[in-house]
Amino acid sequence: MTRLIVISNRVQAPTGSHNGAQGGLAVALAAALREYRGIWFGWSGERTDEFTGQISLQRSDGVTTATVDLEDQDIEEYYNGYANRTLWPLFHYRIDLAEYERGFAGGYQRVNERFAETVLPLIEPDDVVWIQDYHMIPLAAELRKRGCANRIGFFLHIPWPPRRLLSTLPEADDLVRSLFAYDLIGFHTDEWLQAFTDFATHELGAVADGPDGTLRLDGREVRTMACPIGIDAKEFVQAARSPTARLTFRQMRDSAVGRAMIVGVDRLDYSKGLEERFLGYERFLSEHPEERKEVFLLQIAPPSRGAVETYQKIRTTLEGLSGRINGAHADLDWVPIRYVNQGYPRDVLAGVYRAARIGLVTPLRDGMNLVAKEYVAAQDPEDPGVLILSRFAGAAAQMPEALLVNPYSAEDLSDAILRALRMRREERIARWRPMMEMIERQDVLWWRQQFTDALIGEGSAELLQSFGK
Ligand code: ADQ
Repeated sequence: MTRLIVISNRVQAPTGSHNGAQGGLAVALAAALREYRGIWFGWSGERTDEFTGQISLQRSDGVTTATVDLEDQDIEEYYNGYANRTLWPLFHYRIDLAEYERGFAGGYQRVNERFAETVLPLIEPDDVVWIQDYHMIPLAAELRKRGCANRIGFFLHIPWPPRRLLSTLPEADDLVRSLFAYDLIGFHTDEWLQAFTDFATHELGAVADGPDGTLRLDGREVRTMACPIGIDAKEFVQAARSPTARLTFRQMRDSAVGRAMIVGVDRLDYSKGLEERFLGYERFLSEHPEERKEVFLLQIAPPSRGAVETYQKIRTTLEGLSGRINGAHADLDWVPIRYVNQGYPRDVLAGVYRAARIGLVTPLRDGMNLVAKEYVAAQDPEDPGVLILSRFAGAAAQMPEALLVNPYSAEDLSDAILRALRMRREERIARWRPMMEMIERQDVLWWRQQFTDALIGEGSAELLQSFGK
């Protein structure tokens, strides 16, 4: 029987509880792993003095996880370095923040080789391998070098940058060439897929062949697909109806004392457009003094990647900006921005979303953005709030009924906030309903099924044989 081997930088073992503390991706992957009796392999998040490749196997709630510890130098060069200081900014169009250092590139390559060596003995001939995200781009090529003939798929969770931006990366050609070791590559949107195809065909001379997104290069053939990730819609709707969510909803409504709440929920990351969002909101306050005390913005932003300097800087910038805006506009009984740096359980978040009249989701660039979908899923069908969504989030392609904005334009943000506040209930419902239908139809299980069906396909056993096992 075919097993699924999922490989990602970090592994999230299922907790077995249904408190909703896990992200949708972890839930979907855990479901797939149960179905295929698979293994989830990745970095434990722990440090070790010397890399030994010793695997720690655990079984939890029907899923086997296999993790390895990494050395300090690996973490510094591969994770904090190439992944978070080179690829993440570059793939989010921020070449001004991208750091190109050979040491980082070397560390990234070394860790991918280490992962390949470590995971290879776990892979059996009938297994299908699914590698997640930008930390692991060269992993299939490393597995192939070591004789792995299994089917291997890759899914990129972040945007794929335009060809001219990617060309600034010294290792771009090798990195893209290494992707041809996969059998299937998935992106959230056509835009990211087309940018990848553009680079592969124009920079490397790959040939696009046939209607199913097949690309050929140097005798290798890779299929490509756009496959937008969803949320666990059922779970989220349930979370929004839970006692905790109801309690949170009441607390938020009480503390709002009749004012409309605007909510933002994001990891503290420069790609999420938080600074621009604060400035847009400030613009709204200045342009519409009559509305000032009728609203407040709740921004929830738990810190992430604190070891990287740009993340420390954005934190300081936002603290300064929220302080300045509050200082300039606050009154005895009103603070315009509540800025909170914590994570919350999913049922609490669901209650917060439901209490918010506006969901403000304005990344400068985002592979998909699940917060936009969670906000919509948490709404009261009879009286839904309004989603204001960046046109540069992958989610915008699926949610044209949102108020789509240019997150770089403070005026655009200000106009959208006013429009959302004044929007009548019928229009809010008419916009909400098709978004909700899409979210329920194309949920995270649908996403996973689309990808694994394309990767494993019907008659997968025969196909695996053609790879020479
Ligand atoms: P992220 O950049 O992490 O994901 P996103 O898709 O919005 O962005 O997911 C964030 C998740 O974290 C959401 O489920 C959200 O609820 C949760 N979260 C955020 N703040 C929280 C808080 N304070 N407390 C609790 N939970 C919080 C990357 C890509 C995205 C892509 C996803 C999945 O950058 O574009 O959508 O992967 O592919």
